[in-house]
Amino acid sequence: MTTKQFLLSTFFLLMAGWSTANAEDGSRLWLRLDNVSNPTTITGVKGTAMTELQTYWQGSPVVLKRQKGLAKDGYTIKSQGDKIVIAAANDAGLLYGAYHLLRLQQTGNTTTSLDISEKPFYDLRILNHWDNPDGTCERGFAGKSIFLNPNPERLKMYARANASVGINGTVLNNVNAKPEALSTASLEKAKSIADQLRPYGIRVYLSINFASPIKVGGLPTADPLDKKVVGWWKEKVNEIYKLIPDFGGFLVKANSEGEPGPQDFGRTHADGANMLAGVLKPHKGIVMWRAFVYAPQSPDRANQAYLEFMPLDGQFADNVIIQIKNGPVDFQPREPYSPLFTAMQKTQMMVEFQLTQEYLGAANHLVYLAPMWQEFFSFVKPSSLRAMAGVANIGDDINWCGHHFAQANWYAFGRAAWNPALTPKEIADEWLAQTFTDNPSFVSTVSQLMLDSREAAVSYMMPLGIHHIFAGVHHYGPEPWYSPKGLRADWTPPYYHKADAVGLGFNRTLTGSANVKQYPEALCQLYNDINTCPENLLTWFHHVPWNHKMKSGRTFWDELCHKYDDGVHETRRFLAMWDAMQSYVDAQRFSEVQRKLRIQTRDSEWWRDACLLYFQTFSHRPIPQDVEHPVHNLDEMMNFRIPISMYENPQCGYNK
Ligand code: GCV
Repeated sequence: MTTKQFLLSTFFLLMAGWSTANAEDGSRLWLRLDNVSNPTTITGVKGTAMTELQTYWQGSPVVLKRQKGLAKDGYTIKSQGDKIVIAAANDAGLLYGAYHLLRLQQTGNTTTSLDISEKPFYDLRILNHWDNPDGTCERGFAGKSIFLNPNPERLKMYARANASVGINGTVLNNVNAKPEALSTASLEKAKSIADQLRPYGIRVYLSINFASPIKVGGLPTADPLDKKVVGWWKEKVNEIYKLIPDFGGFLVKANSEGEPGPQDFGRTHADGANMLAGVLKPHKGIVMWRAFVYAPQSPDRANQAYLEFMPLDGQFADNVIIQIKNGPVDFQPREPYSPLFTAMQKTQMMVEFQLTQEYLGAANHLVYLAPMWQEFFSFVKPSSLRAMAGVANIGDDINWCGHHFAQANWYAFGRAAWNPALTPKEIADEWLAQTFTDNPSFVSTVSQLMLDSREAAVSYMMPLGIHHIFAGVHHYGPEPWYSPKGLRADWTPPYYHKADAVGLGFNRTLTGSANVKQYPEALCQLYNDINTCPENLLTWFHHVPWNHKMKSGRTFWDELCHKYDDGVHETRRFLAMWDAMQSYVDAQRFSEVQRKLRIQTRDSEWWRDACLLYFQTFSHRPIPQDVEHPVHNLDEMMNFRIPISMYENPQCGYNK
């Protein structure tokens, strides 16, 4: 299109009832818009904005206008006479404005007298796919990779969904990157995906294997200070940009969990990151260098990232961003924030959240994650970060995420990266209204269920600061006893819970691993004292005696029993709440969600019984009378196995 302004006609709803005629399988995500016309195809990002409005917008004519002085990707939407004007400094802004308008329509909000002004909080709002070349997705619970044999229609839907919530980048492959990610064949494939995502304002990025110069290039070393190695990367990067001119850059997991890195050649993370940054810089590419590092011999894994990265603060190039998981261990149901976020002052940082529920019931449990991210941002100022990354929960399952409600975490990630000040409730309400119905009773009931779901999961899995007591390999159910001979200690639950006759928990105080010292002074003091440490992190920081007096007046043991039991009651309440929603929801999605909530209810009993009966072998205390007593035997649970890998979702949970 060459005209600067494009006047869109008013359309009428021609196809009433269209949505009910379609299968309600979740494949349309939150974009359940009625098609009101079949537009002529217009190319480019602005063309996408026009196409989306022509296809779905039912209100007054819309003018799309480029306007200087607005923030990149930001937009205004104003009613002017009988028209609506969307103005933006760039085409992506126009597209985001168009989706905003459609969201108003879909959520039943007024579309008259509009005076909206929006800009994204973060420039980079990026998904990380942990997809492998063979189509498996590490910690993926929704089928195979959507990039394995990309279906253009699915890819288009993926692009629309991302753009509709402002996601503007995607890393196509696993951080445990295979060297062949940089082979010419893989790059051709990445090019084809990039071409399909570009009209939606989405740039592609790749994870790289640091040893690629050896494994793909045939060089004897991957030392980042070796001239031939730098030359190899330069050539490779030039090849990539020839294919994908707007390629975003690299995501790197180095010297972590067996992945190669600069330390293998006596160099630092900064040496490695800066070398790649130098090669990408002429193309305006960036490096996202992960801080998820820990050595097997470390007495406290939670201390590791800080110990390795703090000495490098200020040494990274200006196109390097250090990507740090929200917590210091690994995406647990509750962790304190990673202390690197407040410690590093001279380094660009971004947070990595996990949308896929590796430690949160996979695609079987309903756990809405926005409250967890809000908790994180109550400690870490959003403005101290450059960007937000989310480990995707997307696969080729018909409903994309394996659980209809897991879609909400994808949605919430985009919305929170656009505006971290949005409340979890605001996001849940708008997602529900678009995905199911805007009926106020439905939205208020189910939004409450979603808001309570994360705390419930913490209660039935790991209350009071307990962490990493999952089953080995797939991390689905409880295995606090899991400790195979020869396995590195920090991959076994006893390393973390340290249950003994005295109590439970990891002493990270000044008398223990001194992890508290990595936090600002006020928090250090707060966490260091068992009497001031927030109870929801108590065993994270303290080895808590079984008879420690809690704020409720109960002993720690009794409180633990109550917490686990509360979690079970919460899941039953969720099931009852959902059951009462039957009249608002189509039959297919109603029963699919109901089935999952039943699994979650059974699993919560499994968690409670396994953990309480196992910890009881140390506490030697009775389960209080006012707590529902276990319905399983410890032996039976210790012998129960779910025979799945880290690439699958269990068909059902505990099913003895
Ligand atoms: C991609 C945890 C997960 C791994 C994951 C790793 C990481 O250890 O269990 O599957 O690997 O984190 O984030 O690099």
